[in-house]
Parts: sequence; C-alpha cells; structure tokens
Amino acid sequence: PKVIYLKDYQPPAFAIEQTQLNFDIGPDSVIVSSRLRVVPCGSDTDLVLQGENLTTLAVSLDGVPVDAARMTETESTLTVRGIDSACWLETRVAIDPWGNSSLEGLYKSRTMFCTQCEAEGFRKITWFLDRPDVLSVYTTRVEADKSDCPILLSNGNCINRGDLSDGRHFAEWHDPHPKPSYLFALVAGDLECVTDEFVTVSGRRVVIEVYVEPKDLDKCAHAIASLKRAMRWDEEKYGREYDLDCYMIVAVDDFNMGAMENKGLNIFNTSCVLAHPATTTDAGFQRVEAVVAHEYFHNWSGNRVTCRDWFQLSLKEGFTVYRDACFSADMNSATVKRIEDVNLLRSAQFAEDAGPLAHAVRPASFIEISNFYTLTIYEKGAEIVRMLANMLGPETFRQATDRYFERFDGQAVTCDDFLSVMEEVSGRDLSRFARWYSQAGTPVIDVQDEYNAESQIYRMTLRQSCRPTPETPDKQPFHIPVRIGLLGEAGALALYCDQLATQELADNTDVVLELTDTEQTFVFTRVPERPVPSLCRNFSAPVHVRYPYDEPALVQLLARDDDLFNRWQASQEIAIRHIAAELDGNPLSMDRWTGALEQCLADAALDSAVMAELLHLPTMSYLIDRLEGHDVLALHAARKTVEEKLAIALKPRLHKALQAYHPPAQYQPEAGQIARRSLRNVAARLCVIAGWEQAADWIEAQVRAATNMTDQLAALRMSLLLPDADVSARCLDYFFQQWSHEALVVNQWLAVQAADERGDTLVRLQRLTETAGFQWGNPNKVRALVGTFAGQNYPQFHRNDGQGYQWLADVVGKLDQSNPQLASRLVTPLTRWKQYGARGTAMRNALQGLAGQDLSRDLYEVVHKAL
Ligand code: B3K
Ligand code: ZN
Repeated sequence: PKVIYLKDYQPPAFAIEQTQLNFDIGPDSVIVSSRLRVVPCGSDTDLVLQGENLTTLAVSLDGVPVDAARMTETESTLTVRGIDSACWLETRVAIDPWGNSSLEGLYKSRTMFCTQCEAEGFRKITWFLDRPDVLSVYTTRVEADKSDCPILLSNGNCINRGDLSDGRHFAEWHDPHPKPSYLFALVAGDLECVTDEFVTVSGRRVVIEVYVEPKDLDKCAHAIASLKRAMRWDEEKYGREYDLDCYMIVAVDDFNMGAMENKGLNIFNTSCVLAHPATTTDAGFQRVEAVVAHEYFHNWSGNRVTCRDWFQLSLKEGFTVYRDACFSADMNSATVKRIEDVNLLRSAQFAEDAGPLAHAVRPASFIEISNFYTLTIYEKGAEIVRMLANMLGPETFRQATDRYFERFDGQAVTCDDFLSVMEEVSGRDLSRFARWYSQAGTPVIDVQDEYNAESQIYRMTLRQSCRPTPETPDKQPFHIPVRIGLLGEAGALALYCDQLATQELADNTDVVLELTDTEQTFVFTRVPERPVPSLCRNFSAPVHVRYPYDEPALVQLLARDDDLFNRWQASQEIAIRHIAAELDGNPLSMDRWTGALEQCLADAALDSAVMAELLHLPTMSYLIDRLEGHDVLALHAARKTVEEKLAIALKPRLHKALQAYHPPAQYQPEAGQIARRSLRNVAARLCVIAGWEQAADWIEAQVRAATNMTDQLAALRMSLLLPDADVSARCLDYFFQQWSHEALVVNQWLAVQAADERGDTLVRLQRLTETAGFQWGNPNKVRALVGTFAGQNYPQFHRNDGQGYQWLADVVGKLDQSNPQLASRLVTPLTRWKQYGARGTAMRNALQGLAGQDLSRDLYEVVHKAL
C-alpha cells in the first residue's frame, strides 16, 4: 500500500462547482447518476476522479458520450483527458449497498439505506474528486419504492417530492452551502419521525426532526433537548447560529463510530442518540448529550470551515471536542467532566503516544486515513485548543474564534491557519506552541524545588523532555503552560514572582508558568514556609509531571488543595504509591490515605460526583504506563489488593453513605441525581469488595427491582464480584429475560460478561457469539464483546496460555474481510506488545499471524507499524 505524505499536498486541479445526483433505488441495485459542473483551476487538463467498487455504465461530457480513447478507468480512478474549459461531466454507475459490509459509502442497515462518507466513502457512491478541499453545491434526487422507503432524505432543504408510477416516489433536496463530499448524506427507509422546533437568536425557526425505527419513538426526547441546549450554547458562547431551515438526525443500528456531522442530516449510531431512563445509564445520557452537541458544533467547526486535507483532521476534531467538553462542563459537574476527560487521555491517549502507532496531532503521513480517527487527533487535539484558550483568556479567545470563522467561512483550511488567527488576535508568539501539532509523544516535566527559610525564597525548576516517537525521534522544546499554586499549612499562599505579572493580581494564589525552553527556573519571594506545590492544575497541559512528593504532602493536597481537580490528581498519585509498594512486597499503611478520604466523605460541601471519583483507583492502562516493567497480572493483583484494603478501611463510612441514599421519586439525568447515584454505586461496590454479608441479597434485589438502568447495571456488574457464581448467573439471566428485545441493553449485557474476570470467560464468550443476541455485522455488538474483553479484561485477555491473544487475532482476521475499519480498531491491544514483557512475545506472534494474511489497507498499516 502507498504512503501519503503531507509534504506532497497539491491543490486540486479542478473545481466542481455543482453536483447534481440522482439515486434510483431498485429492488436489487442502486443506479447513481451524477452531473458535475467541472471547472479547470490551472493548466492541467487531465481530470482524475476517484471511485471504488463502482460499475460504470456511462460517461459523457456536455451531453456527448466520452470516447474510450479519451478516458481511462482503473480499479480506483477514472481519468478524462483534455478538459480545458468549464463543462458538465455526467456519469452513471451501479452500486451494491446490500453487499457493502464495510459500512462506508451507501449501505443497507436493517430496513434502511444510509451513507457514511467521511473520510473517503463518497468514492464508493460515484466518481468524484473525493477530497475535502473540493467544495460543491449539491442537489440530490432520490427515488425508491414508496412502501419500502417512505422516507427519503438528503442534505439541506427538501425542494420537491411526489409520487411516480409503479408504487414509487421521489424527493429532491438542495443544500445551498458548498461542502466537501465527506459531508454528503442520504437516507432512505421506513422510519418514524419525532419533530420539534428551535428559534435561533435572530428569530429564524428551525425544524428539528429525529428519525428512528417505530419501537424507539419514546427514546428521542433527550437527544432533542440536548440539541436545543447545544444550539443555544453555541449562539451564546461562540456567536454561532444555525444556517438551514431543518436539522435532521437519523438513528442507525449498524455504524462504525458514534455519529457523523453530515450537513443538515446527522447520522447517529443508535447508542449515541437513543435514551430512556429504563434502558439508558447516566453515562449513556451524558454521552448522548455530548455527541449530539459535538455533531451540532461541527456545523461551524468542520462544515462551514472545513479541513484542507486529512492531515488537518484535528483542526475540526480537536476544536470540536474542546467545544463539546466545555458545553458538557457547563451542563453538568465541570470538575467531574475534566476528571473523566483526563482519565481517558492519560489511559488511552498516553498509551497511543507511547506505542508504535504514535503520531503527531497533525500527522506527517498515513496509509489509511481511517486509522487516524484517534485519541491523539481528538483528545490531544482538544487539549491543544484548551491550552490556547486558557493562554489567551476568554475574551481574546472569543475574538480569535470570531475572526477564524469569519475569515475562513466556506473554505478548507489548515491547523496553521487556525494558529495564525490566534497569534494575530492575541499578539503572542506561538511559533514554539505550534510544535504541539507536529511532534508526537507525551512530554515529561521534572520539577525540582528549593526553599530558603531565611530569605523566604522558593525556587522551582521545570525541565522538559520527550521520548522519541516513530516520526519525530528528536524533539524541540514544547511551549507548556503549567498552572500552579503553593499550599501552606493554613491554605493557599500568595505568589510573588518577578518573572510573572502576579503582583497586581487580586487572586495571586494561582499562576501559569510558561515553559518554553528545556529548562527554566521560577523564583518566588515572600514565601513564609516550605510549601507543597500543586502542579499542572486542572491538567493545564497534556504532560506527565514528576515531583518527589512524600505521602503526607499528597495527603495534604488531597485533603485541601483549592483546585478540586488536583485533589483527585493527588488521590490517584497516592493510589499509585500504594500499588507500587504492594508490588514490591512492602505495603504501606493505609491510615493517612483513608483518613483523608474519610474526611472528604464527611464533607457535605464536596460534590458527591467528585467524591465518587476520589474512590476510583487509577485505570489499569494508566498504571501500565506509570509502573513500567511489572507483569500485567501482578499489577492487576496489586491493584485489586489495594482496592480491597481501601474498601475494608472505609467500609463503615461507605455503608453509611449507602444507607443515606434514597432514590428520587422520578429519575432525571441531571447533575445532582447523577452525583448521588454515582457515589452510591461506588460505595456499594466497595462494600461488596470488603465482604459485606448482605451483598448477594442486596445485589439480586437491585437487579430485579431497580427503577433505572444506572442502578440496575451497576448491580449487575457487582454480581461478578461475588464468590458465588450462582448469584451472578441468576442476575445475568434475569437481566437478559427482561431486556432481550432492547438491542442496546443486550449490548451492555454482553459487555458485562466480556469483563468477567472469573472462570473460563473465553469459552463463554465464544458461546455467546453463537446466540441470537449477537451479530458479527453489528459493530456495537462486536465492540461490546470483543472490544471489552481485549481492552478491559486484563486477567482473561492476558491469560498465560496466550489463547486470549489468539482469539482476538482470529476474530480480527475474519472481520477484516467484511469491515476493515472495525478490524483495525479492535486489534489495538495487541499492538502494545512491547509493554508486556515476556507476554509480549505471544502477543507479537498473534500479530505476526495476521501479517501473513491478505489484509485490508487499514489492518495492514496497523499490524505492520506495530511489528
Ligand atoms: N467526523 C466523524 C467521524 C468520522 C469517522 C470516519 N472514519 C464523527 C465526529 O467526529 O464527529
Ligand atoms: Zn467530530
């Protein structure tokens, strides 16, 4: 396969000013006719269009069939020569949505036809310049059998519809906004619609339509409410108004990712749009809210201003993730949202940055772009925008985003364009900051300090480094904003530092040190006592920070840092100490840690949702990164031991918390209730771990009687912690009987079993794949079962006989034939083989087995980079 490089970028040789499509959906084929207004941009007269799996039926230029001598068709291109002036190019192709299991292009999911074009799926629909810098105005006509497909949708506004002979009908759509082909969408099927309305800030009425299967009509309200909140928020926070008369969302079962921001016609994985208290957890409700908002925010950050090429993917994704994170923080608990995001970043993105597939936020090359919809592009990209927003401050950042949207409206631009507007508006030099886009890897900051009681001078030295990564072995220093505070015995200390403009500040207990060189020292004066530094507050930069804290200092931060995020951060550090000590066979006393947690539990002013987070130990994935060199199963066991000790020490207090909980009269997915449920369920879980006598009865009663999915699923998960396998078997059976008709709940049920650490999980999972609740063609089910097993079930995936690895490799090899995108994502855990010491050999062997097969471009790239 060919490697594509950013440095080879060339602007398109032709523009396509208009795109007129006709889809004729028949009983066993779909004919796509296209009329393109093609205009040469320079002297190049060879038009090279992209296509994949198209059966070409006709090609004509300005109404005249094109001579065979003037064109060349290959597997993936159609070249028409001698185009030296504007013309209409017409093609007619046949495509096969029924046989399209890649879920890219036009495909059939259950009873409906739908599309997924990002990144390069449009070429599976028709011949086109399928690249994001070719923007075109689309008019789309769809024709189909009226009883099979009563609903016919595409982007923009419906301009005409009507009946045809033979029970067929048609609809015609026009999207006035020029857009790249990746934002094209079409849906045809038998769907029901829930409608609503939003009045924009300037008073325009927008019709909201959510299309679902009839059985899901009662699960749309939350998505609609979330959408309306997002629309209002974007007006208020970014001055962005919606720009079409209609906003449509379609829910589809078989979908490779969460959702897609097609202009005016978002297509969603059912898991990211449907929600109902009985079937959806709190986390599920929050996910729907976040994804609906994310796709909506793309309307400006992505659609109106789009990417020049796919190397710039983070331009739209990083920015939009930052926007949706701020939205969720405003709608819910801001600290908990930050904790969740940082946890994801440190668990999964740091691992990506440390592994063989590490890439810059703006990669320099790729083989298959689908492999680059990664945590680095999305989450680290969002951290870059967050650092910028924080460094500029809210007013300047808003001015800069206004100017960005205004200047580049209707254009396809680059990350450098974004940065240059930030630079221009703020007057700051961001040349070093720009390295965040081009250098992969997680920087490490080593902090050293020195206090002189006599002179009351405190010196803090920051030194940065970054391990080599495949594309950038040698790094230049990053520009890193490190937010800090200094804690004294009685609380936060005022900060005086000549290098910073803090003296004039009213609140000078919290400052940002900007590290731009390899090493810098900051000198603080008038420091009355040796302080405990609170570092990288609210995770001000996506870095590792190392400072030689002792446990009492960490406990002090946990108990009373005024940065709530850093209290959580301290609790994670303490846990890591304890787990490391356990591994070394020198367990630490639990007293100080549990004492501080008990105080937190007793503190009525502390948000219960944050408290729940304080009770969670670091994820395995983060531990593997932090405690390198230990066997994964030993690490897992040490984590479990520490968790059990913690649970036992806190049991009386947790029990009280559990008993203090009273379910609300009516379930609401709002911050207060969510916080209480999360504390209650983590408390219950720890009580179960601590050997609570009534655990089995309590869990079974919860599974049977819970009135919402959050509590029910939490109890079901707890049942796997019980020594008595009969109880969990009964709970699982009961749960399945109750929910076998709800696909999304069945997926949760599959995931719970895939995470079962007891007994022979692999055999049970294999059996599950043969039951009616499971389908290999549905990515949600595959992820629930295989993804959960390989990504979260450490003891079973890493079992000593290597069968966990082999099973994953077998599954991935098979899936690659039908759905390469899914296969190449699922294989990720095996690519981390270098982190697993002796076990790594068996992991690598499993990968090697795959490398010997005939692989898709997607899987080829991942497997070969990992080996
Ligand atoms: N832009 C889409 C992701 C498309 C993935 C293509 N393989 C969803 C999103 O980020 O909003
Ligand atoms: Zn996105």
